[in-house]
Amino acid sequence: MRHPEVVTDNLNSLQSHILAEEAKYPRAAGDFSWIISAIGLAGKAIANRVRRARLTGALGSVGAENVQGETQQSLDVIANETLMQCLGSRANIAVMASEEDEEPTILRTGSQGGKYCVLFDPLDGSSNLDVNGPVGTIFSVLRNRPDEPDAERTICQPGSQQVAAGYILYGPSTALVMTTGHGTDLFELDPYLGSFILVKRGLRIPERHKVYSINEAYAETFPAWCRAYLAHAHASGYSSRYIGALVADVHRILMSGGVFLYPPTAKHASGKLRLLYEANPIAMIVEQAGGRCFSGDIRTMDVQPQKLHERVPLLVGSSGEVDDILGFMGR
Ligand code: AHM
Ligand code: MG
Repeated sequence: MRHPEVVTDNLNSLQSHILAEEAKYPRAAGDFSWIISAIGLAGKAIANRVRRARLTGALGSVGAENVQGETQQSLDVIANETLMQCLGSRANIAVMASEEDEEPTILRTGSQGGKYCVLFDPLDGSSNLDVNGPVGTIFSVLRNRPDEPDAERTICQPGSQQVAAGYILYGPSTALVMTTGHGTDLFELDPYLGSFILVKRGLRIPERHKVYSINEAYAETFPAWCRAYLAHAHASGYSSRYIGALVADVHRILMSGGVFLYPPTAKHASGKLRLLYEANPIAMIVEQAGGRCFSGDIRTMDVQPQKLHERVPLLVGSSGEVDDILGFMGR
């Protein structure tokens, strides 16, 4: 049986979809489609490496820590290099910044044609790799600020200024979800065609679904509002799902509803997730699908970033579920 929302009439690749979207704006120079095609290419290359990781001996750590003090997996490094290589050859990118690198990479200034900045987490949830679990790439595209000489200050823009955001989920299938601020669209990689194919346009998150996603093992150090919410959820027939890879947990919520939380904990007093290349892109994707995303009691995309690797608490998902939790926070 055909699902009524699935796009079945025309075969639309990611590339043709972006070109068609750009054609709606007569003054668009086509720069943006180059960036998305680079991200799509990197996603295909990373999917290929992830899928064959055990066979090619690419699992395990490289024996080093990244700037966040986290153990780098071999595939973290491979995914980072792949994105750098694919994006580095695009003439319109001024600055790239990655979870894996301490400093932003400056490619060119505004006068040299650098229009955009691309921020990414190359392989989120990479500790799942050893157990054949899902992982993802998250990206955020910002406009360059040609008058700002400092690269870190250039990219410290609130999420509300993102030009585009998306993620690629390496799961049973490879899914690319993205938004340019006109709804959230879902593409799936057809490995036989080698293309991301548009399968669902204008995703909408159900307003309510009684499923929460949180690492409950840290409950004793959660803020009081969070423990009160969990007690309410336990008494109200909620179910719990937690994959431990943000992209996979959020993708489930995007498809079927629910709520994801990563509040402050004893270990991560400001939350664990990074504002610029995890929280903000997820926030834009989810809001464009009708959901909500908060960091503390502030809308995540309104937070003014102070530094590249800044962390924030995260509350994201179905609007009704998020509103209930805001109520527990006294908002
Ligand atoms: P990473 O970017 O180092 O992979 O860490 C981020 C991941 C998220 O994907 C996930 O939501 C979270 O860490 C899980 O953390 P925890 O193991 O503390 O529950
Ligand atoms: Mg991450």
